[in-house]
Amino acid sequence: MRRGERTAEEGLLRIIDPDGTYDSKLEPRVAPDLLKRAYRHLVLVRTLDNRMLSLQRQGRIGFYVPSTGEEAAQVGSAMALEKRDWVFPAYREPGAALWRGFSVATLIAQAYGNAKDPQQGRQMPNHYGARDINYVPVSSPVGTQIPQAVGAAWAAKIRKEDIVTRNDLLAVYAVTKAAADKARSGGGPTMIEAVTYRMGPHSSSDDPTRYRSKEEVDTWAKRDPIERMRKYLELKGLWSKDAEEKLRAEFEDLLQATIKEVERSPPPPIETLFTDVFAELTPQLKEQMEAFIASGERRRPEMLDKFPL
Ligand SMILES: Cc1ncc(C[n+]2csc(CCOP(=O)(O)OP(=O)(O)O)c2C)c(N)n1
Repeated sequence: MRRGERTAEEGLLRIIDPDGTYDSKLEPRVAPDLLKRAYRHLVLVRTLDNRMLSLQRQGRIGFYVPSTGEEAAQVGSAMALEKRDWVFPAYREPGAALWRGFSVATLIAQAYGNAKDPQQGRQMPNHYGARDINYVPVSSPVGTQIPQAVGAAWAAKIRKEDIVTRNDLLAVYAVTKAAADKARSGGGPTMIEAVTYRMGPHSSSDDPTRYRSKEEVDTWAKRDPIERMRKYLELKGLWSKDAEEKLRAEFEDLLQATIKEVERSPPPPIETLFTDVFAELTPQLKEQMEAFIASGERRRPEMLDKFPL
């Protein structure tokens, strides 16, 4: 089985092997700084996921959806898109949001649902979105991204605007870049099947050991997208043990500090129960809001020491 062959291992396009060796004929041209930035994002997502799951286990947030094992599919496709493009994400793509500039603090605040959360606690954790990075809020229902993206693409076409929607980072990047270029030049949409493996639980409420074997998980652990990218960067002389240690420590510190800061935020103001459904409050909602505030009722005291959701 030759490396990089389209028909190689499981018939999937592969550029980097699990040991970091790579096919120089298929290797897309990516500047070393961009490769390192991509790697940083892979590690950031992994570190974030571990911390968030642990916060959930401690009862500090109510729920979390980790994406361990799927980081390359997220970052590799996000890095092939441009700023002006739109992303219609599913619930397991924090790497795409972070790559596009979503802040770690906002992502964490969204899981807490506190006043620092732009959605003011009205969404489940992991269901964030942001206008400034063209990142449409995550839809839980599986597959809704496709009709939503098609609708937005039609709207863009009618308005004569450009739009592209969208366990080997380089393979994902190369394929997504080709699809985006094709769409930009009028060639229409492309469906990319990025075969990957969710190494962790479906969510913090799931125990995957009940429905899959340790052998299966171990097989995929050997294809870990982050290890693969690290070994590739090392082979190219772009990464070292020292750089790795520094990066891990940097993100541990960053998350520790950010979580501490986010946890200091109060809950969303009580008015947010009524606002933002309509551009302006309807007379009925306004009346209800005023009556509620006048009643002096606040959050139930017995909930105050519970997680801040
Ligand atoms: C249309 C729809 N039906 C059912 C669900 C409930 N649901 C949430 S996640 C999920 C499983 C999705 O499985 P898969 O896409 O294989 O990946 P996973 O997220 O478990 O890695 C289901 C059935 C849903 N979100 N949307």
